[in-house]
Amino acid sequence: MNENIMDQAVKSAFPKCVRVDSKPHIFCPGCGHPEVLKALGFAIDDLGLQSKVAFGVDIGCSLLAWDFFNLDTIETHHGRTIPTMVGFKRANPAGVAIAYVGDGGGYAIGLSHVINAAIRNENILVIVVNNAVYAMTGGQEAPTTLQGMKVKTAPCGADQYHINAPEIIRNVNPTAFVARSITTIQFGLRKMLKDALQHQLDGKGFAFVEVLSQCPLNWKTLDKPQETFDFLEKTLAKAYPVKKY
Ligand SMILES: Cc1ncc(C[n+]2csc(CCOP(=O)(O)OP(=O)(O)O)c2C)c(N)n1
Ligand code: SF4
Repeated sequence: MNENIMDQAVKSAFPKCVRVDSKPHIFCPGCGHPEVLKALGFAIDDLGLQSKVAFGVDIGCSLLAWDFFNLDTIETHHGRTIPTMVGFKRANPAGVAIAYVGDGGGYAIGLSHVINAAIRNENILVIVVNNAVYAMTGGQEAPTTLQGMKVKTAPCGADQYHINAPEIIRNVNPTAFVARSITTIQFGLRKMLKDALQHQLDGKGFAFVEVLSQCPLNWKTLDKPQETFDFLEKTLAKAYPVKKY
């Protein structure tokens, strides 16, 4: 495809704040991350925030988003993205701080950062992508892995309970914006992220959006899209209700 046609195709299908020269993106085919990022990009466009955003990505597949947008972007490790964005916001109150982390980083090693940012009602947006595994490192058990799920570190099926993070956040912060969305409801996800960003713009404090997202590589459904979306919409969304808390 000639470069102009490629540029135009990307521009019409993607938000304006997307970086065209980094497309096609490098996530696996069918991955949910680009769907979350696309909805986030449209939310940023809708509110005209491109020049104000500092976008923090975590270790894990979220870091593959480092060049997805034309946004000032920083990468740190396992939930430390959250205090990093807290620091940015405190130093630049007029800026817009977004931390984009995985469920392994956000709910295992980095859980204390999520909880303490919520307790202090830090005026940032935290997005946690819940694909029920540690994806980048090969599909190990995460705090979101469901009981019975066969994953690399639990080949006979996980035997743990799982975390319901929005309920924990609501428990420590009665005024935070708290919601869970899913990649397959794109318009709802975009609206949820826009409302969460508006919460920060209004100076109301902590906003938290968990997004249920597919990982066809580690779910071993790369060539079976029906199975991917059945698992996402019927199994994951049953254990993790999609709603505003
Ligand atoms: C302190 C530390 N421990 C372990 C790792 C290895 N590591 C890199 S990415 C990753 C998994 C991240 O999983 P998750 O946060 O769920 O993000 P996903 O890849 O699913 O998007 C791990 C364990 C690391 N980089 N640093
Ligand atoms: S490993 Fe999973 S989460 Fe990571 S890019 Fe591939 S499909 Fe997406």
